[in-house]
Amino acid sequence: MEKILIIGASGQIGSELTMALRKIHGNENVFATDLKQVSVEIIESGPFQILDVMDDKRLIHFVIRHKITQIYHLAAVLSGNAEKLPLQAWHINMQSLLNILDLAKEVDELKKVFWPSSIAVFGPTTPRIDTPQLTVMEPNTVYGISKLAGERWIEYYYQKYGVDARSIRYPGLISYKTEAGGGTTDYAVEIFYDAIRKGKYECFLSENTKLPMMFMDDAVQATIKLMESPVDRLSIHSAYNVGGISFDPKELNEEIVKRLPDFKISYKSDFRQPIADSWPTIIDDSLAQKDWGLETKFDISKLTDTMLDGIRKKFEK
Ligand code: NAD
Ligand code: AKB
Repeated sequence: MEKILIIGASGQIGSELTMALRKIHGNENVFATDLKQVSVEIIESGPFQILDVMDDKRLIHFVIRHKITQIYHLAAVLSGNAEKLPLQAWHINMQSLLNILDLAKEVDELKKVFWPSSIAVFGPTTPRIDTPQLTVMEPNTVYGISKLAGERWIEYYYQKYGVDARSIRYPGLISYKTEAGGGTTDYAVEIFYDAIRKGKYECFLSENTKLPMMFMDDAVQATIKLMESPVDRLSIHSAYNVGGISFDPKELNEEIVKRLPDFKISYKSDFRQPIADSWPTIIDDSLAQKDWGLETKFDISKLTDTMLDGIRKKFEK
């Protein structure tokens, strides 16, 4: 029986991954933790505790006391926020990962770790279309540098100590349960909230900034599939490319206007524009499909319907 620790369970991914893992492994076997309170759904369905991943002593106590077998480490400072406090973001993103990897090296019962990477590992010198799994990687953001270094560390721990840490280079994730947490792709979440709340949205990226994106259900299913794959099926021990669907703000606006004809978008690029311009537009994820069966179910139309319905229902409650 697995005992799973989620770090960052209040966040955009954690709030949905926690519930998906509780369905598979049983509510009482999935321990949600974060620096801040989680959703009512998570509190009412299973264990939750405030835990700071930077506090390595409490972390090791927790893992041993609850006989944890898997950790999903989701706490990080995302791209937009990281540019505001670069050294602090570097410290949190790197030290937290090293705390977890070292724990996995020392504690025999702890068999598997999941830690997300990002399309931010790529930079302006990377081929932007059909970005391959193995390619030039010269990220020019603090967040991207921390994710690339993290990928190198997890592969190092695998090769040197046999630590089974797995990772996905997530594209921008889109969901309505929790608002997005300080990233460059957040426009594709905010736009839906503002469409429902205000009928208009000022986009901080230009209309033709095409980026890879993925609806949260597809991301959660991909994560679970990767974690359930036999280790000998995996040819990558850093992080897998996962592409999802690629679109720009203009295309997303067109989808929203089909459903809300009075919706108005305007564009005012900010400091996140050069970050987005340094990232790929379309990712080649054929290796993830081949090694562990990556599939996606949401296209831009299904994603738009689901986001608008979900946010409407959330506001009706
Ligand atoms: P988020 O900001 O929504 O959630 C992160 C959570 O971590 C927050 O609830 C925060 O309170 C918690 N946290 C922060 N510092 C902590 C600490 N010291 N101890 C414990 N918890 C702490 O982020 P997210 O969007 O859910 O992203 C989760 C992971 O996925 C991150 O590693 C992120 O880089 C990665 N990722 C996200 C996306 C995306 O589009 N959301 C894309 C690529 C990669
Ligand atoms: C961000 O924009 O920082 C994240 C990511 C793609 O890693 N959504």
